Amino acid sequence: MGAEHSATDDGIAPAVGDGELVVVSNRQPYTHSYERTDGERSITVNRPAGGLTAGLDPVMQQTDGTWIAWGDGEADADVTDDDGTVRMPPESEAYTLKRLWLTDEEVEGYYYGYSNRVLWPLCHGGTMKTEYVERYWQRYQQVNETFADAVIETAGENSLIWFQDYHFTLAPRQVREAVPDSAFLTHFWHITWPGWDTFRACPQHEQLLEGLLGNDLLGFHVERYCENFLDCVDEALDDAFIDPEGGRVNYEGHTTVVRPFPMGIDAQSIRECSEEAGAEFWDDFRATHDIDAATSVVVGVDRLDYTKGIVERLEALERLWEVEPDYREAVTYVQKASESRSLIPDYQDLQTEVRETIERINDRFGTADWQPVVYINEFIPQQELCGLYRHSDVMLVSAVRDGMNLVAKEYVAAQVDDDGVLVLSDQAGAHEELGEQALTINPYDTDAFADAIETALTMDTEERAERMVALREQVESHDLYAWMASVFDAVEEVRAKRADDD
Ligand code: GDG
Repeated sequence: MGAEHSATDDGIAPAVGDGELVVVSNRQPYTHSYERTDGERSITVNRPAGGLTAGLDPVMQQTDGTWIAWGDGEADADVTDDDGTVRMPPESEAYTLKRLWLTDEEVEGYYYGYSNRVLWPLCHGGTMKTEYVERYWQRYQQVNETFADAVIETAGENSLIWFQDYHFTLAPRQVREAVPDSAFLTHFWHITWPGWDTFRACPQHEQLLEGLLGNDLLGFHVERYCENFLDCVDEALDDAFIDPEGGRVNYEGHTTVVRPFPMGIDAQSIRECSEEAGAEFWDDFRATHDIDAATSVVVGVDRLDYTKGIVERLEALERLWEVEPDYREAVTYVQKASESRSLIPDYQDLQTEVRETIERINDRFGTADWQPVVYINEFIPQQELCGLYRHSDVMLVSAVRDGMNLVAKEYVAAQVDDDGVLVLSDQAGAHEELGEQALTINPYDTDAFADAIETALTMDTEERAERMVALREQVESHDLYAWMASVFDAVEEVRAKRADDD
């Protein structure tokens, strides 16, 4: 059995030191919305559903820090003071949530524009999808300044400032220049970092790199992204001095340490959720979706994004049913997809393409008693998700490019019976840790992908268990709390080194 962590028993809070912990993210941990019952309007609070936000929340509570984020909830402004702050969570009021208000134009340019139509495709290697609209860049700069100002107002001596993700490439430099030297800036980049040959296409590549080099510690999921980043700095910034072995960049007198921190999941909570979703849950689920008890179930769970390789996966399944008719009526594929960023045309196109591909496959092979692909479009509760993971015979993760892919790890953590098989793209960051025991695929190699699905479906019980026990051990011992501890340990180490050098 792997580590049983909680956020606070790992010595994370002491690692924050005696300064304030300031977390900066695009999405906030809590939102407020209106609820209407019997003509009465009241305000309700929505809590963090899972992942990093839920994991960081107890750390924030223990250290009484400040979390700065975009206030996008409809009732958010009704509960905050004039500074946009509110104490959270409601029952203990243990830390400050500072909400920043963005205009529609800012959201359009900073979030839907530069973040998701430039940086997202660029970092995933999709230079053909990037849209360099000047307005997006202007708004992105402006919103980064707004966030930087809020951090500067909040941070003091010894503060630990933790930026999350690609929405804030410029803010670190602005903050570094304005806060005391004793404050420490760290940033975790949740998506891939591309090679120089891709990154150089971005007209703002210099500003982006300079912004990120305001950090003292910059984290990526895997070593390759760190190498790519250092390579980009080397190529783009003449005055940067790089120590590739030590993962250090010195630029304009400031040093940034660049390190891999492969992110984990809250394995214990997934396991507990999965244990609760027993046979009864599965019978109900199959009945609801009309899946015959005799068929094997293959599953895919994704945010509907073109990086996740959903169409490539459907094509591999289609190939399997085409060349191996024995699998017709014997295997059902469940695609759990959550629509996201739907205001962006590329995402609307993908939604259409996925639906059309599913319709084509269902028309082609479906019978009176069997629907090959079951599509679940709406967001499902954690309990149901864990049950789906637990009881599916095979999970397909076929990202064409993915920073990590937490779904692969969640599937593993939910395998309390050790009887599932993970088929995993070698293009996902998770492949670095799970590739040896998963069945590896290249999402574009449709024939080999179809073969791998067949191998997974026919794998005997013993081999399934052997692989899954090893995968589970890896995922449980490198969970979300171990990840946070490794980030905080590195903060302490780099801080101590900096103090020695001064
Ligand atoms: C970015 C990077 C990196 C999805 N549908 C439902 C649901 N989900 C949850 C999953 C999982 C999360 O959403 C998706 O996480 P991923 O890691 O797969 O992907 P991104 O959203 O693209 O995240 C990625 C990650 O950041 C972390 O650094 O791994 O590479 O792109 O947790 O469970 N959860 C529930 N119902 C759903 O219907 N409850």
